Amino acid sequence: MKQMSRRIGALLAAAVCMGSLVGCNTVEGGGWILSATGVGKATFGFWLRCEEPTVTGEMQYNDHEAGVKAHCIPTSSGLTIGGGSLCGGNSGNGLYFGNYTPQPPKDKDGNLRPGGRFRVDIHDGGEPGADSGDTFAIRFFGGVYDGYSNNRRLLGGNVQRVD
Ligand SMILES: [Ca+2]
Repeated sequence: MKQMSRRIGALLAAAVCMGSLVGCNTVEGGGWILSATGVGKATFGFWLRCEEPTVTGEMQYNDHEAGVKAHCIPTSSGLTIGGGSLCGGNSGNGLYFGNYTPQPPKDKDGNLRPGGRFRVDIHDGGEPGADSGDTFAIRFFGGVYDGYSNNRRLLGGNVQRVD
């Protein structure tokens, strides 16, 4: 019964999105995946909201083993999403682009460590998450983490499409 009412709520939200003729897409969550190194954890937490023409939210990502720790802010410009609308043109549950800042932002000598762009693709496979097929895929372009990527199933936590 609870699941059915949730499903009806999701359908109503989808209808509102379609009715307004603009894309909307909100995902949030937190948890951990296997490190890109194949050993240890990469943890994350985020909320990301796209309601055309506005993209808001933030994300924290920390691959403890790889030494990759970043604060990410989504933007509505830069890399494009498949030629479709800003929020509705993606095939997954949550595809976001934006800018990242390495954490800490300065090295031990006080010099700024350059940031760059990020791309994150989040799939909500069900609840509670770790056993239901939720996935998290992140990639960095430019800056100190240029070329880093990690694409895994969740091993703990949950990601959820909210709209
Ligand atoms: Ca989920």
